[in-house]
Amino acid sequence: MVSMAALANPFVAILDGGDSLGDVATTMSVCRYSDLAGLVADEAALAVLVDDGDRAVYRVAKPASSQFGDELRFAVTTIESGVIGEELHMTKGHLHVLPRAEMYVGLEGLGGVLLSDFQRVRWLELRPRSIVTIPPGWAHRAVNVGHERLRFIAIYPQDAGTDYATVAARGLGARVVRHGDGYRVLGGDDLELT
Ligand code: S6P
Ligand code: ZN
Repeated sequence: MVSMAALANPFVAILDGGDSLGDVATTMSVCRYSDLAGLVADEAALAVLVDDGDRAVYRVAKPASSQFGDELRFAVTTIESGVIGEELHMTKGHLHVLPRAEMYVGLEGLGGVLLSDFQRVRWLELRPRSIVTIPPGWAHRAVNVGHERLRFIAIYPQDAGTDYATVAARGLGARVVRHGDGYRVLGGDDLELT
């Protein structure tokens, strides 16, 4: 039996539509244009945006860290609407360090998740009330394809870990760009985009 001292405390977080998680102590991280250097198709367009105030592209709110490796964690990501050149605002994207699954639950806005196992690429739309499943071994990046902010919850095992270097080096095999009032997913020639 697990000793009482080893048990984490249950809690409830209440989303207020802003960045607060109710009474839960929260850590907030912000990703600005400058943090996307090396990840976008149009680095010149990115440089202009960095010079022009280097605004936040997205932010992530999560409960302050817990020490228990076998817990589930969650994070609320908010991606502002916009483009870098033609490419729609997106997260940096990562692969989990350990073979761990994750789920994204849409809260607000219209977006999608680009997934790659480095053989195949998948694009799954993320809307309010959709649940996108990310199996172990699939790198993932969320993209805001709408004209309002995109907000979603990510739920993942605490020990999943984030490997950004692999995505930075290999890319995800596809990019999501503005197309008229909507969007288009541009896939690489050598990858199966389904
Ligand atoms: C963590 C989960 C999300 C992302 C967040 C920001 O496993 O996938 O909480 O961390 O959406 O994306 P990124 O790629 O900058 O970590
Ligand atoms: Zn993840």
